[in-house]
Amino acid sequence: MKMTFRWYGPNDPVRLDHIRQIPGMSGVVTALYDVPVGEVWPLDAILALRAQVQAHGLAMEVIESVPVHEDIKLGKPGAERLIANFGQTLRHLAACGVKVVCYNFMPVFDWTRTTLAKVLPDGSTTLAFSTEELARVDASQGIALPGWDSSYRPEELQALLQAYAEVDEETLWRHLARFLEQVVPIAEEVGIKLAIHPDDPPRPIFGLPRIVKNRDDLARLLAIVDSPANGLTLCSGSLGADCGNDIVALAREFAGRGRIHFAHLRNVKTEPNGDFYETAHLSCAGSLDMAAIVQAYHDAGFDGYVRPDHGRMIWGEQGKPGYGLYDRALGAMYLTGLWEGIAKARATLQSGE
Ligand SMILES: [Mn+2]
Repeated sequence: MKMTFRWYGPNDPVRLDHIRQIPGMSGVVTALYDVPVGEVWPLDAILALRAQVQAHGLAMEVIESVPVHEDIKLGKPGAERLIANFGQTLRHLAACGVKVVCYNFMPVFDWTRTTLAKVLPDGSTTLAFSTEELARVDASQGIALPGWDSSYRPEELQALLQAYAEVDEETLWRHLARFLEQVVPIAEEVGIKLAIHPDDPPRPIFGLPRIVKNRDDLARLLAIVDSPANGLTLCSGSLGADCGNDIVALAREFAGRGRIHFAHLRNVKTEPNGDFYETAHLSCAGSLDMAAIVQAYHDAGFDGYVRPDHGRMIWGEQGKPGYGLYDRALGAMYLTGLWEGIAKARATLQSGE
């Protein structure tokens, strides 16, 4: 397991020289944030970003995310050019030493929360989702979701939602298949592992289709192009927001098949009505048994990239909700500790056999 940390580039209030001080940190997960969605990422801009990261003793081997243009998901006529651009971006990233590229296939909205600062009993704040609050959002009036930095004008958003009215789940699957059939061979050729991030939360939002929600969806996706280059970002917190998903079993199955290239490890507290909020990483803080999840990865011989994903805002830190330094650093240390404990217990067991 290679521990990494998400970094939002030069404007991130969390600095590279501080990330470097987290014990065991091997690199950052980042992206180019100023390239218009659908355009090819310029080689020189990727190289400049890598130089900045490497100057701090960190690697840049995972990109999260290369965004997939809505026209690809909608299957519009321009999709072919946009898919070709995505492939060209993969070539450029590979030339800069990138090994894993995370992406998602969620229509319009990616991660969705109804508050970014739910106050927990210990005074920390966290991202949360309330089904009742989401139901009160009237999409026709324009959508203002916390953390959703929409570049769409209200009428553009309406047109986009209208366009998706024609796209049901099976249609979206066809568009995903067309995308994978064209980009996976390029990824194979240049030595990149694609790693789709599951839908967050794993359920339809505003009537939009969502197709990466559970074990069967993941298995179906991997079967579209049965290649190691067509893999997963297994996000424990996203999939874990549906208590029907057994994250330990998913890690065991898909890491065992060599198809998880990037593990997002964080805990979440789920309620029976579908509400959830993000918690500290510790197993007893949330609904997920993090020790059992890490054990499943270890048992499967997982040697891919990991990140603590999100954290609460603690110790008065100001910054991007979910992406402060302190709680994610605590998460990284906790996960590294679990891994070391499991590895050493295993080694002791084997030497006694
Ligand atoms: Mn995630």
